[in-house]
Amino acid sequence: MKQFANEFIFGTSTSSYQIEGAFNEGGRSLSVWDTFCAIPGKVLNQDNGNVACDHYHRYQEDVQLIKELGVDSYRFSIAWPRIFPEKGIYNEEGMLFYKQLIHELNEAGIKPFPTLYHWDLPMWAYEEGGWVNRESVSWFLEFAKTCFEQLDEHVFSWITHNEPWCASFLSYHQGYHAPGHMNIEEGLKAAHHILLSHGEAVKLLKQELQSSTPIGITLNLAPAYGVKDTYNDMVASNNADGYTNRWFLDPIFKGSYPIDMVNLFSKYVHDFSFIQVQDLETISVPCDFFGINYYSRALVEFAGNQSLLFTNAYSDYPKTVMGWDVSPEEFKQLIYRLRRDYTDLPIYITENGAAYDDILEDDGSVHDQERVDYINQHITAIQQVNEEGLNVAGYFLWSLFDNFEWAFGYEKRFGIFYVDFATQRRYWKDSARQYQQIIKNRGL
Ligand code: IFM
Repeated sequence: MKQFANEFIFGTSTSSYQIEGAFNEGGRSLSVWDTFCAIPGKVLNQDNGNVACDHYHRYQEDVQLIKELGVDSYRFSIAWPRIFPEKGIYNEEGMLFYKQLIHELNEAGIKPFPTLYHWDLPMWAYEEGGWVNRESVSWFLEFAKTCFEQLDEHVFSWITHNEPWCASFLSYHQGYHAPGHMNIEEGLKAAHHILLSHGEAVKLLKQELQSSTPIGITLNLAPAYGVKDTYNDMVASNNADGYTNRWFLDPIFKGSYPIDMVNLFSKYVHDFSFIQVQDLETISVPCDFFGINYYSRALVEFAGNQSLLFTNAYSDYPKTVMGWDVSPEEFKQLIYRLRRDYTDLPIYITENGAAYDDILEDDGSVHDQERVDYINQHITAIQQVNEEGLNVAGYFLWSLFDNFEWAFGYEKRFGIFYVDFATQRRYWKDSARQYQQIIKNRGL
């Protein structure tokens, strides 16, 4: 049996809106997701995060479960509207929840790994333009500074943003996520301001607050492949890669936006003055690690009628119930590419996991063999690249619990613990037992 080094971090991930519930307790104000969920047709079954996994009330039992699972670290996010329910108004009660959670984790010997922003933008910020407004950078910094000042000495590492692509393009360009706008220029501005706020937050923690706590950002990356070996499909995969991956990787690691994409976007956006030259220096500020969320490759084909000239193509790979290709080999290729073209920083896989249609048996068991296989394949991939010295420093399974899967509501179950939302009982799935064994053996 090949083993992971002792320093390798095994963890699990969640996010605030997806599990906490208590949407109107502890002084929390509304976020864009509360409002978005209330609009008919935006979220399947008109589900919302009002109760979710009720983690806000059950965090102590949940930490005991995490402890039993045996992970080294727990990744969670901090709900901005709990901390600043109104512009400039700090809510100590909201912070207390995270202080208690972090205390509980530390007591249980689990390293707290908070993410500052996992999409729950306060409504007050949205009403002033949200991420499209450059002022959002300073609102975010006030939030970040407060979190750093209150929590830094008790946490293991910080992540500034989770998946800026989703928080910008999926939310302001494609409209599938809150706030549901469909405007490419807004998407680009949101992406830029989110990246800028990342760079400013890193500078704040390191330079102004002189903290040595590691900090980084998490991107969702999906390597893009063309269906056919044709020039058209090469254009398609180039553009899909530019839109999903390079638009974020290049400014962070190279201090520049990919010029082919600037040219392509310029068909729709005629003024890039929202990008100031010195911003790129800030965005590319050195971090301590790089986080990636990996679920699937993207298979695309040329589509002359699409604004960016590509569309998703049919693939015959096995799929999860999200319709995403199970593609561990492409996961390895992605890590090779990151090492070759972008960074030597330690890489954390801050999310990886799969949704399947789980069945809770009468005896409380859930036999989720497909998820077990998915996890095994991806952990094996990491083991293999690490044997070649690629320095993947940790793996965080998404997700601890079945939870609110955004536009899909509660229908898609990603958890390794099954949640019966009527009773809030948590059940071990086979995948949780399997992951527990992997962690115990430090390998498959
Ligand atoms: O549930 C999400 C999470 O919030 C961000 N990354 C992808 C997961 C699965 O879709």
